[in-house]
Formats: sequence, C-alpha cells, structure tokens
Amino acid sequence: MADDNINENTGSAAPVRKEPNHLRRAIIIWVVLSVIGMVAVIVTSPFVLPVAASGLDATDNSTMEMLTILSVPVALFVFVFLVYSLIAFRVNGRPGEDALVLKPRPGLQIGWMGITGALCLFLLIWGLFGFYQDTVASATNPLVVQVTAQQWLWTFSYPQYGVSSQGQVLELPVNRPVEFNVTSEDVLHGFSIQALGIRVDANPGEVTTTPLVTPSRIGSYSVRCVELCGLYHSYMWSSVQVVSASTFNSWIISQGGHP
Ligand SMILES: [Cu+2]
Repeated sequence: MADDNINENTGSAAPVRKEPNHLRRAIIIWVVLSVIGMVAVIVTSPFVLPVAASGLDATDNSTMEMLTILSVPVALFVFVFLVYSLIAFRVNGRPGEDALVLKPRPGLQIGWMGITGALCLFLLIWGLFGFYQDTVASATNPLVVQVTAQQWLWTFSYPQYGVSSQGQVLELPVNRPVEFNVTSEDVLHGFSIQALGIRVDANPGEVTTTPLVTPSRIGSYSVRCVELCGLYHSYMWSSVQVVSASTFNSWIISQGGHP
C-alpha cells in the first residue's frame, strides 16, 4: 500500500491527495437542487399555468404541473452529474496525474433505471386516470353545440334552441355540461378552447364529438384555430362568453331562439 505513494523520480514519499467521495457529493448537490427546483415549480405554477375554467382544463393543468415536478430531478440528475464530472474529473488542470478510473456501479445503473421506470409508470397511471375521468362523464341534459369551421371563421349553432351565430361569440351557461359536435366545411381546422381544456380536429365531412365539458367560471375566453388552414389562419379566432343560466336564456331569446 505504501509503495503506491512513492514518487517514481525521487523515490521519496509524495503527499497523498485524498480523493473526496465524489458520488456522495454529487448526490447531495442533486438532491438539494432537485428539492429547490420542485418547490419552485409548485410555487410558480399557479402564476404560469393558464386559468382553468372547467374541470377538464383543471385536469390538464394538474397533469402539466405533475409532469414538470417529476421531470426536475430527472433532468437535474443528468445535468448535475455531467457538470460535476466535467469539473471534478478534469485531467487538464492536474498535469502528471491520470484521470480517475471509473468503476462500474451496477447498483447506480439499476437504481437509475428503476427510479425512472417507476416515474414513467406513475405518470402513465396518472394520465389514464385523468383520461378515464374525462371520458366517462355523462349528463342527462347536456347543451349541444354544433361547431362548423370554414376558412376563416367559426359558426356555432344550438340545435336544441334553433339558434345559429355565424362569426359571432360562443355563448355558454356556467355549470352546465356541454358537448361540441365539430366539423369543417372545407379544409382541416383545429377547434381549441384552452380555458376549457378542449382541443379537437375539425375534419371536413366528419363530425367529431368532444367529451362533456362543464364551464365552471363565468368569464370571457378565446376560441382558436390550432391547425394551419390557409392564409388567414392566424385570424381565425373568436371568443367564448361563459355566463349565468338566466343571461344565457336571455341571449337565446335575443337570437330568436326558444329557451
Ligand atoms: Cu386554422
């Protein structure tokens, strides 16, 4: 053991530089940064994520938040170990010294694969649970809205009330489930109301029915086309007014409908 510390040129004992426990150091840095990062995501996400105006969109937001929280330690694991290795195991700055020989650590590899695998499985179950909640929703008397896209405007009609509002706003009563039947007159468009968590293709010659969505907040939100559909695609937007049931009924009457 003592022979290892003898300087080959002088034959005298050289000061032994004690190698720190790199793995422990890197893990401590990773854990500390991960905790800071995850707390930062939890604290800032209410300000960053758009306002949810339906349960469907609240599910989207919580899924987005959970994905971001879990991706923080995964991303930091890669970055911290990369940067740590670049600094700690540099040979350039220490002439005459060989780089450390890295020993394989099967435990570390198995642990890494196990943890990331478990995270993926958790997210899959989380996603399936949210998807199940969204698709099994049912209601006895949902509001049906026919959505027709054409270059470059939206037409919303209410077959239950005999009302059509071409190129106008979409009016929805709060707390009543809505089902959108979406189609297109010409090319492929995309019907999206981000605040309600609705996003579906508008296919020509085909009607796509969205899962039931219940607007939960009175307010004004936007409808956008999210599929490039021609020259004025970027102008193809409208707005949704989520109003009280009585305001909705008055609006139906003002449009010549029968509530
Ligand atoms: Cu478009």
